[in-house]
Amino acid sequence: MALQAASLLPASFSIPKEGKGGVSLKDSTLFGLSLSESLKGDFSSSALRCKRELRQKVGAVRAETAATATPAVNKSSQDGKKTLRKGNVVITGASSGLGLATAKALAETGKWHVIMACRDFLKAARAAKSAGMAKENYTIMHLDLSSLDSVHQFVDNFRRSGMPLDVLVNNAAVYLPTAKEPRFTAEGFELSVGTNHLGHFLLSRLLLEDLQKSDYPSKRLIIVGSITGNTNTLAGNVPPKANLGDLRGLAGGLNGLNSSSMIDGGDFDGAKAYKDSKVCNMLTMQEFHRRYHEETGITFASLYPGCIATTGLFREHIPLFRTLFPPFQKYITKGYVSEEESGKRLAQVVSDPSLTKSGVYWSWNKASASFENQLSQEASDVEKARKVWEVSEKLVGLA
Ligand code: LMG
Ligand code: NDP
Ligand code: PMR
Repeated sequence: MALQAASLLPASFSIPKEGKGGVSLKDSTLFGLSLSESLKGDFSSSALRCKRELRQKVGAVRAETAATATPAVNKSSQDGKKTLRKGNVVITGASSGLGLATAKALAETGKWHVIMACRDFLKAARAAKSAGMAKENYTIMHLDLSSLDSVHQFVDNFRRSGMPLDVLVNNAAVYLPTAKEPRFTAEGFELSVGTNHLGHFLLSRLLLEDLQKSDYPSKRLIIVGSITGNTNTLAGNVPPKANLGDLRGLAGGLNGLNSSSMIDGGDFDGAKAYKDSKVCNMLTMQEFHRRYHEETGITFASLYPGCIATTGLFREHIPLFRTLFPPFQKYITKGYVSEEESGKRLAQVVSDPSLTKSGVYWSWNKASASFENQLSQEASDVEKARKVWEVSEKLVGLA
């Protein structure tokens, strides 16, 4: 029956095998109907709107069922020992680079079920396979952060899976350093800020509710930042420098028509747009911390994982840069880290019991030990963080 229901779901959606981190479709009932029955009814209906509403209801009911049916900490009746269930972590952009390395590091512990939230389902499937990840340790779900509809759909799909959410990692990003003209998301926002910041902002705001419902002992929301957005470092001073200005472009919707495509209202510059998006990421983490940490107990964190000079992030850069950048970082700046090492670092921020402090921007020293790093003045500006939050919630339709 579980199989039958699953086959009615979109191709981009998969459900973990029963008893392995997920909850069986057979287990759940909705208003006295079995879930698979209600899904069948749902799909035979022609009204799309109804379908979405029902999905949301199913999601809500199932999320609660899952959270109560599988308590995070279980006491064995035999020896009285406490055991922790597998944690569920959503990682955006887990099909390559840092996201994939983190997914692999967490999956290998056997303590985590990774939900790989990716725009290219097949690429993610191949990546997980070639990374040697065991099937029962991950689920791939479709998410295209350059479309707010897709973000909503991902949240619906995730809720329907019945898995509790314990940690969310906002990792995906695009970097367009050679673009002469801006490109745009489905809603018409400049692509780098639209994907890296606005898509993640909506995703995080929506999933906050799910994180709150989880009974996992350490719930975390992580947003990947970077040194290049921080002008208190040498790397952050390589032109073009990040600068959000007075946010006039962001307030105008970054559409390049009646407003600038850049947050500060200036002319389009792809490298700057990326660095600006990272500043937004780091400001958003801190604003989440100020608004929600005390009330929810969720740990909010950001990080600079090191310079992972070999990832797909540089795919749009000129070939000469892609050849010289890794040796430059390895032998001259010494800021280079391998994908594997960076994955271990982010995995620590997800699960290390010593990294539970909220509101922190983590970095690692030469001996690969974590420390609380200082953000630049702009990336720690409280007033700017509040403004970015308020403007962003209007743009993504939350206010
Ligand atoms: C822009 O150019 C592009 O225009 C843009 O499209 C985008 O790609 C963007 O950031 C991405 O880059 C940046 C350009 C300008 O940098 C270069 O690529 C120039 C490379 C030239 C190399 C110079 C010699 C270095 C010797 C290395 C030897 C070989 C290895 C080469 C590897 C190349 C890969 C990078 O950059 C410049 O304007 C040049 C100089 C920039 C130096 C900036 C340093 C500023 C320092 C300011 C100090 C501030 C103090 C801060 C406090 C720190 C405290 C710790
Ligand atoms: P990669 O390009 O290897 O990974 C980026 C991931 O984001 C890919 O999985 C990509 O998917 C995904 N992605 C891009 N656009 C979308 C979208 N619209 N919807 C969903 N997913 C999307 O780069 P990195 O691993 O280097 O980057 C990961 C994070 O690390 C970023 O936040 C970056 O800013 C940060 N970072 C990287 C540093 C580095 O030196 N590399 C340094 C500091 C921070 P697909 O595979 O389909 O392209
Ligand atoms: Mg940088 C300690 C010095 C240091 C570090 C840690 C980085 C990280 N970079 C450093 C120095 C320099 N870089 C210097 C001196 C230069 C001028 C030669 C330089 C140049 C440079 C370029 C052109 N660096 C770059 C670029 C990019 O296109 C990358 C970028 O800005 O992407 C937004 C980049 C990076 N340098 C880094 C890191 C981590 C990046 C890339 C990724 C990121 O921030 O997400």
